[in-house]
Amino acid sequence: MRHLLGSTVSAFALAAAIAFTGAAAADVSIVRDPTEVPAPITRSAPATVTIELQTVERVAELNDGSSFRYWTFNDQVPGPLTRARVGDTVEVTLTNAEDSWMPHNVDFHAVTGPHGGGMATMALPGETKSFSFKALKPGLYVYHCATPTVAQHIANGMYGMILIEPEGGLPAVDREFYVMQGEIYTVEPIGTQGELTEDYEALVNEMPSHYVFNGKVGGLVKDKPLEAKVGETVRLYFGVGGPNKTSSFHVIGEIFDRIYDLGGVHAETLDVQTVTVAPGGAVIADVTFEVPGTYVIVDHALSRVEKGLAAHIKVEGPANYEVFDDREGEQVTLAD
Ligand SMILES: [Cu+2]
Repeated sequence: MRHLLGSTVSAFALAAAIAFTGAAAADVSIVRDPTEVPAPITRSAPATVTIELQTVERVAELNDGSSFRYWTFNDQVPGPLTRARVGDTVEVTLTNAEDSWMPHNVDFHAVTGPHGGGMATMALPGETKSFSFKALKPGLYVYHCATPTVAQHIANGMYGMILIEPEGGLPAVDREFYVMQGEIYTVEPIGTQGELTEDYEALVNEMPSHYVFNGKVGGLVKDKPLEAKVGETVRLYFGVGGPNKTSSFHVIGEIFDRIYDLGGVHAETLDVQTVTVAPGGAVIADVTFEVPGTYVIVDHALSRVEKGLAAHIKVEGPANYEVFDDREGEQVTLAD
């Protein structure tokens, strides 16, 4: 529909296009599939990696029965996860869609240089900008739109991450997932039906109406839950877009085996219950599932669950009664 609206069309066709866009909005999903993680890098020498970003504003489902005008990188929230290696040259191209209402750009925390590329990529609707940088430091890094009002662009969905692998990569795991936390600020309270309106006052007062994993209330519960099997080690690339709220990242019913502290790769902490992740920050967290069931990812500031913040990890496999036994009335037999 963007192309239709950007060209010369009859008034009738334009009205039809607008009506169609409105009717389709509730079915549009901006939820990034958490399995969209590029494969580990196997090469042993630096290379050139390209990142193509398109900034797109689109009305999509926010919650059951409500929608919101999101601002996105590549149509989804968060933007794509890119994987590069320390020493690589990363070439970034950003195109702002013709039908955008706003200018947009991108600031990579993995960049060493002014504004993280923010000024170099500032693009009006229809413009394309580019720059390149050398990945000097390994780690998991956030990127975000840095166009004023920056907090507004982030709250509306403009954040993502890039993983800069160390030489030799990270230890292999069975599955990798990409999850980011954000806040959304609307005039209407959560649960209101229809297209909701962004609330600038609530944004600057840091009072979100919704909290989301991968962009949408329930996006990683009903739409795209994480899935694993008993015995597998899962790696979570977890970041906070924010813009404002620190996450107390926690998986109900599990303990992280290993945390790569603060999204870096040099310091590890073993056996951790809850991790503090700042806005504009990240963590790499490994967890092995010993017992089948549905595990819930939360921010342990648990009032936020009431504003939409939860994700599921569905773990399938044989029961493991030595580790966890909920067979009511049969424990007596075990104790004998
Ligand atoms: Cu923007």
